[in-house]
Amino acid sequence: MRDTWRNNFSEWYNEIIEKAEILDVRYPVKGLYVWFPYGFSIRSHVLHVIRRLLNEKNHQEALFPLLIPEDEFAKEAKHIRGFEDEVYWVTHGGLQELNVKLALRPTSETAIYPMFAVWIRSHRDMPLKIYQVVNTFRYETKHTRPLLRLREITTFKEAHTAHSSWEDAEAQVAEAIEIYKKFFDTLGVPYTVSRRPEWDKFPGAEYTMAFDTIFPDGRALQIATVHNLGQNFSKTFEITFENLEGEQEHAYQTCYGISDRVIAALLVTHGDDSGLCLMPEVAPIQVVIVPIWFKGKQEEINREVKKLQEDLSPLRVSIDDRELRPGSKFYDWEIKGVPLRLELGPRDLADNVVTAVRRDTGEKLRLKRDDVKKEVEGILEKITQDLRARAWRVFEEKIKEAATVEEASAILRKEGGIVRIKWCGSEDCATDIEETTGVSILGILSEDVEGKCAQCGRPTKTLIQLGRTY
Ligand code: 5CA
Ligand code: ZN
Repeated sequence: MRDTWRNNFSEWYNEIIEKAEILDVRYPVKGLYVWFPYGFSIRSHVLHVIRRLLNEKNHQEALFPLLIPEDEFAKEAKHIRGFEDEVYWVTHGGLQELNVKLALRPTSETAIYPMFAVWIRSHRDMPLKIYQVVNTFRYETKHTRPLLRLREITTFKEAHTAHSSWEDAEAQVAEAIEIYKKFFDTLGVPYTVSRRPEWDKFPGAEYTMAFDTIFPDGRALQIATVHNLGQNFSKTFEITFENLEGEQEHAYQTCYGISDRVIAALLVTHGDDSGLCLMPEVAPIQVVIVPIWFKGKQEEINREVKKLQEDLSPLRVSIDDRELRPGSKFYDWEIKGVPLRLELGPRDLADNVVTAVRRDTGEKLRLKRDDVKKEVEGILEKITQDLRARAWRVFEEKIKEAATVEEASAILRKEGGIVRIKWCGSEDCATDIEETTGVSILGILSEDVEGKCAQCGRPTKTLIQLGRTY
């Protein structure tokens, strides 16, 4: 790797995407990329985690069409206004112009909710908790980047729920936040959760909660959002139910989503100057065995390596028996982020041990051959904990508090990251703060602090977070 994770992040990122065989960026349409098998396998393991967490909380996976008729899409006024600049339209079937244009979903409220209107009859039909994992399309005009800003979002996991009261929808928002916290904890990706400002909420939502992480270049990346939709969509799509009093009432809804960005966050958070370092749970290859061949011992070593692989089952273990020097094999697997490398040579055989090297620390260990499975499992668990702890340490160092807007500006200019300041709640102060600092308000973190607005000095209880975003 030519470039450093910390000091030349952008170069590091572009290089790793290609060298670790995550995406092929040569596809001839801007903002669209090809998943290589290795990247695709990481993606599958990540999706496995979120599916498990959603299913545990009684969500059901479904699949809705990609195409949305214009009349449905345009029903919710704020929603269409929020997305109209970003929609791809299908206007023709062959040479024939379509009577009703079809939108490629930028998200799926308007595909799913007409069906909710049909499915939901009574309070007994709720809670209804559906999710799908699909591709969505957004004609992004800002600079597109692999995984971070896509025009075809290939890994859009969106959940949509309906409830018979506002309180139930509120409880669902809390559950969704808990699910995402567990998800990011599994990936070891640190986050902060805040409520987006009014002007930045999801089009059609009552309010939006967002998860942000921080990249090595000091910029904040939104990695998940949870929206309380209230009755806004249920009113437009006539999603009604018979309540306990026997009256018709509009359903209360939430939706929450993640995208390819979580995979970017996973790769970046644990990366270093030698490449990726994958969390064991989502690593396509958890352990790679490199045979250290020696004249006359080749066959014996191959046999032992095979046996070692079998003993480690069901861990995902790969043997690198390519005709290359061990050094170049080590280098390849370091770039690809395999969490643990095992080496087996004549000396190891003679001593009845296996040499192990941790990807995250470079630490070299000698494992007893007879206990190897237990030892390897222990090390993988230790790597998981250490990666998570290190990531949180680095993250927390990048969060600062400032008393004045000038102080916030200075920190953000010098080191980026997230800065917390107090704000009175007025849009004027928000605009001034964003103009002076040159960054955005990420969201409201707390409404339970004591102090004064950093801009106007009025007393306030609101603490917000600022950061340069992707
Ligand atoms: N329907 C709701 C909940 S699924 C929705 O669309 N929310 S969203 O607009 O906030 O998108 C969900 C997540 O997708 C965001 O948190 C963001 O991290 C991610 N995302 C949005 N646009 C892109 C894009 N162009 N490329 C990659 N990820 C994106
Ligand atoms: Zn103010």
